[in-house]
Amino acid sequence: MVPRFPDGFLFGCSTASYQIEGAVDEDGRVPSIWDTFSHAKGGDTGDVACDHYHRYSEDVALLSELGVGAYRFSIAWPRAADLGFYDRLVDALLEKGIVPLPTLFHWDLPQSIEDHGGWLSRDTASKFADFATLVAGRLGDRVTRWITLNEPIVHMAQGYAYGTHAPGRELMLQALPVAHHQLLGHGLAVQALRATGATEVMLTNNCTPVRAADDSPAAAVYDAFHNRLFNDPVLLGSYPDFLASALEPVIRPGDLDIISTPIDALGINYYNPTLIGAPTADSPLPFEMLPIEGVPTTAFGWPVVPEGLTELLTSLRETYGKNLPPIYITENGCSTDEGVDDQFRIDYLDSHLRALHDAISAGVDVRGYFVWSLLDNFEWAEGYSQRFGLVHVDFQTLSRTPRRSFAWLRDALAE
Ligand code: GCO
Repeated sequence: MVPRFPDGFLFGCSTASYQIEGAVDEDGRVPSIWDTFSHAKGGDTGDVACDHYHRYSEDVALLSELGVGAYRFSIAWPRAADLGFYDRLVDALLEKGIVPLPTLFHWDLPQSIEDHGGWLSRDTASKFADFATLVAGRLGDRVTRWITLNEPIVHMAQGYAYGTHAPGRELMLQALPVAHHQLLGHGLAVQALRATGATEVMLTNNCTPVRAADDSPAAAVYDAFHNRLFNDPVLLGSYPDFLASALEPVIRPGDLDIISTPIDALGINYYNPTLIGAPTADSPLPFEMLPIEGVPTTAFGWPVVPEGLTELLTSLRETYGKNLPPIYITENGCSTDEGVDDQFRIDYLDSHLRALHDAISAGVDVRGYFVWSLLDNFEWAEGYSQRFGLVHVDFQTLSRTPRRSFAWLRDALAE
């Protein structure tokens, strides 16, 4: 029995364009950095993925059967030349009484923009704002709630620092300008969306409660890089001190005012806490990520620590106080083996919903919870090996099979 959440609490599912759409050469779509990266790497690509581009009606019917009130998806910037698919998707959602919650950037940057520096270039920020204006101009008569960016920290770290995600740059700490330019793009997009009448604009950050394995400064440094680098400038209008000096060369007068344009809510993607210790002598980074012992792990090897969600939310409220807007959990979920009888996912979702309820009972203003994900999908560098779906996808036939967790959540939402 899932605890009762406040009236109006919004339950949903999250997905992302490159991870589910396929149809990479249709209707004027241009290549993204993930097309380039996945093909260069070899192995799985998003060329077909879940073929959501053609099967969206079936997937919207699944959302309706599940009984969620909202669907978070992302709009592929590479499809800017023809947004007709998103017209059709939004209309199908509204017909079922499901609130569309689009993310404007979920990592599939047009390759042509990367060819001119990508997020290392300040120009990309204004190009992103122009894209926001274009999309809102097309969908803004039916869509009033938006998310600008998904997890700018993960895109910077994996895409530009470590090279494990597209565009595959291995710049380590030289990747920092990517943080500032994404945040500048966020702020400009907030202003562009408001100008088109948007009523609720969010940023989605991946946040993790950081636990110290020793008394070195490493945990505080990691917390600054992973959490505060993307929360402080938006919520407080300033960077953490030592990062402000590192970013000085790329910050221009007025930038922080743009970045801290007020948002209506903060999206938080929570998966697990992070244990941090002092770096090893040969580490290029000022911290070492360590395994959290003594807890279950998902098929992906991630630790399962539901109370970490309560810890995270109460610490955000303590850190930001009145500067913390309402929160939506825009992603939470786990990968499991391929089987449809996924008791592990049921236990994961149940325990995290209880932890979320504990945070709400402690006074944290949380307005919604989105499961990652509706469908098994392309899990970035891990391709189709990791399955996060409430619904199993057979990637040979593209048939969808709701897992037991789908029925469990459907029944919980209907209570
Ligand atoms: C993220 C992304 C999703 C992932 C999911 C599982 O949080 O990394 O938003 O695209 O697929 O989180 O890793």
